[in-house]
Amino acid sequence: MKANIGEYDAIWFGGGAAGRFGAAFHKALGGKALIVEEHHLGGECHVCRCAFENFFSDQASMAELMRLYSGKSWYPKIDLSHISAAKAAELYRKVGQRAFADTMKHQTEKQLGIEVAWGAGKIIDKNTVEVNGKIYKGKNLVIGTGSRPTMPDIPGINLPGVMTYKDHPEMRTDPKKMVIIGGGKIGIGKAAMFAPFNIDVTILEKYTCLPKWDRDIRNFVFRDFKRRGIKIYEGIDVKEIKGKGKAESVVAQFNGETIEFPCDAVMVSVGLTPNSEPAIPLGVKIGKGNEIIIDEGCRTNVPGIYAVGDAAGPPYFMAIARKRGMIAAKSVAGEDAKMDYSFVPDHIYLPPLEATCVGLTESEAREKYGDVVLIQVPWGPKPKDAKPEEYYPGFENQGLPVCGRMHTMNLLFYGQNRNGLVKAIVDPKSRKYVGFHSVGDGAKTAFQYLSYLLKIGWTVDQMANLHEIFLNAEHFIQLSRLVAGQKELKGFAAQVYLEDDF
Ligand code: COM
Repeated sequence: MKANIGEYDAIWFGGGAAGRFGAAFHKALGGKALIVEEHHLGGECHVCRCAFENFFSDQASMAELMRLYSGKSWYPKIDLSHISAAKAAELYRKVGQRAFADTMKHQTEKQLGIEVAWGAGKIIDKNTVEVNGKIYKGKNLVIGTGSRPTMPDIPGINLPGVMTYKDHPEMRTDPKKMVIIGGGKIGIGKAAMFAPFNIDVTILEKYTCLPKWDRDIRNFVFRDFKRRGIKIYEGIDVKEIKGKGKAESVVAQFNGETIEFPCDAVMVSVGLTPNSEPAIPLGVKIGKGNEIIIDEGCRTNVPGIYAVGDAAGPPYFMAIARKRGMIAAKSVAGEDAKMDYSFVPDHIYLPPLEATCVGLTESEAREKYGDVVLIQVPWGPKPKDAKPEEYYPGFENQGLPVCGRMHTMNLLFYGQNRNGLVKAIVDPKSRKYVGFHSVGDGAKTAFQYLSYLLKIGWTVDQMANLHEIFLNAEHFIQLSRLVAGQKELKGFAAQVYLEDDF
């Protein structure tokens, strides 16, 4: 007979972002928490998701910036013909993954004093989990088993050379031609990460790329992609991946024609599927997207069973995973806690830039509020008399730039108008902001707080009273101050659309 080990107030099944933060919060509330984890605390974050993507984006930014600056001003000519994405991935595998794993373990077990049962857990019933032959008993069970890439059911999907975000850190060779299936935030980000490494990238999207993003941000990003030679097909239906022993082409239907895209690597990024399978034998309700159905307090339909993180379905966002953990901990402790999904920011690495947004897009805002005011830079046509490209041979510029961090200032002068776009959307009647958008570098930090300001109904007048540290990455304080004196808010010469030309 196997001995029972203690009794916990909750067993957190999965030590990813949701389980780790949930268990920490649970313990802080005075509960006895156990995490069951097979691989790594922190889940996929430092293996192949947030931390890895952050690292890889930095490498891609360096490559892209070196290419842009090479031979200009004081920069020497730099030969980038032999740079290697596989080498960058190797460094992360050897150093980053291990260092992060150690840090997560140290923080969780040593600093926070949370118990972890290491090994593949088996849920026996809602109060019993077996790990390595030991039985752990819990009053509650919190399932945080994450998600996996959704794989389309097409011929060739299992050929070597077909990868997902999970395989990205495992790449051992450098592809020459990559086809990315899916133009959502993962696919678009991967395109920007691979292209600087001399990889010819084509994105095939069945519907619209980044459909939920503001039109001006999409235009900026896709115009930039075009300039970089990244090809995008929207409204294209992928039918098959072909190859003898490995992926050699992707076949798709486009405007009634069949097109074959030759390639030596395929990145599949058509969505995520929650790992809800461990919950099924417990009688927990599962939704159409394979997600565990939860209420606002992260409770499933079975009393004493909770679900957190990606396993409970979208939004798939680190902050949501961690907050679901926190809310579940409160629910376990008997508190009346509720998830709040309003004003969740979104973010994509687009080396050498990044895009971030929160709140309504311009078209959503117009639908809801009518004639909204835009506070943005750059806006409209360039001033007629500014011809900065004549100031210094070979340099291009933009009349009214966005520049925040050093590297966006560099992009302004060296980088073909690639330094960014910021845009705030305001309801002129109430003078409240309804959305913020940015593509640039360094602005994402501000969006963590902007999301709260949106929620409390922050106005242009309140923003004008803050203290900016100039130059900053998003400029919303100073731009708002320029218009806040107006009794009737008209914006900042802002009603001119940027062209739709990508
Ligand atoms: C980040 C993962 S590496 S977690 O959210 O801190 O657990």
